[in-house]
Amino acid sequence: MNAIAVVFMLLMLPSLTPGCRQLHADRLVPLAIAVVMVLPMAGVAAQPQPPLRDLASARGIAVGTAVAAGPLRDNESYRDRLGAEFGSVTPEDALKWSAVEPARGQYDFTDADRIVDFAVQHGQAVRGHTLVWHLSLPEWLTGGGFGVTELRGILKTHIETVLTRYRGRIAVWDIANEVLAEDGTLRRGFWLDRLGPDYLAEAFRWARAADPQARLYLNEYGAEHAGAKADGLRALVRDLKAQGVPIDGVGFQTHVRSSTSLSELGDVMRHFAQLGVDVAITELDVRVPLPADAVSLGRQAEVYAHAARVCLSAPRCRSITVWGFTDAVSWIPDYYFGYGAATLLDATLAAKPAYHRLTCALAAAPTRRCLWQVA
Ligand code: 9MR
Repeated sequence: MNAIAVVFMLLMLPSLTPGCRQLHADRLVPLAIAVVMVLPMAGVAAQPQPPLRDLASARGIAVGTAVAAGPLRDNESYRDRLGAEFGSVTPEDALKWSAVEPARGQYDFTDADRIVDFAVQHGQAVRGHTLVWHLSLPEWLTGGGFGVTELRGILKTHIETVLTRYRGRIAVWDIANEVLAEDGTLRRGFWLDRLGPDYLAEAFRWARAADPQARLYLNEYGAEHAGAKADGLRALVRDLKAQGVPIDGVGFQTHVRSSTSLSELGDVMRHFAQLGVDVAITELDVRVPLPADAVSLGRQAEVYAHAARVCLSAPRCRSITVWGFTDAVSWIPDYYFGYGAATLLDATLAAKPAYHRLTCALAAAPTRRCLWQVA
């Protein structure tokens, strides 16, 4: 037993009734004095848990979240937690084509502006998401029967309009999203089918011209582990770079289950850094079978912590973005039957084990201790 523990016990002695070890109200004062005296001696200062954004920035990365426009507008607790906790935000849906340009040439930036304004007011970075995707496209576009030349012009104008509007306020963009099929070849879909493979290089070039300062990313899911998709993504990035296409980063979405191992993600990221691009975890969530129990939530917590450790140790990993921060606002239950509880906070915004484990993973610099860790 060390000296600190001995002092602590001696100081606490009067507070305890011999025999039943029950705390007496009139003896709380010596106990309080004991705690105040001994904790600093043990290096345990009574400090509040720092928010994720501070812990992350102290380690040189950002922790962000997807933001839904509805709750941001309507829910004060959602706003408060968002502003306090995160250093970066990604509009979950507000910058998708169907939201931004619901009719040709008629732009609606209401929701996106609300999110970007909030971010600017709260000193948060913004990840723009997303310009070239085969989903969330409006009917006028997919059903318009446009020829190649006209469609290229439509895409170019859309990219220029959106990037120009947010120049200086959105520093990172997911220019293209989910462009690969599971076998690692370019995905068949609206853009490839209509414009051919050059659409991708052109999109990045138009984006660079519209906002030369912005960091331009390719965002993908299912490439978090070694395999055909990660290989295809690497070949694609290598090819784009060889053509001089201005691509600055690759985003790994990381929508996973609590049973998923992310053991290969660090190596995959390293390979991309070797190609000369930044990497980021862009849409992390960890779904569990419902009803969630202590075991699955514990596993989920470990996956979140592991993801943070991977990003902290991988070269050029700039940020971790979670895809929603409360179970009250998450896409998972709508898309994965029988699954949910995928985020850091429960539906009442109370911290889950995943939140605590993430803070600890972020805080684990050699000179700092995670004083608030839960068992
Ligand atoms: O979470 C998003 C959900 O609200 C939308 O309905 C859906 C379709 O636009 O997109 C979800 O976000 C996706 C993201 O944009 C790209 N990667 C997969 C995400 C989950 O489907």
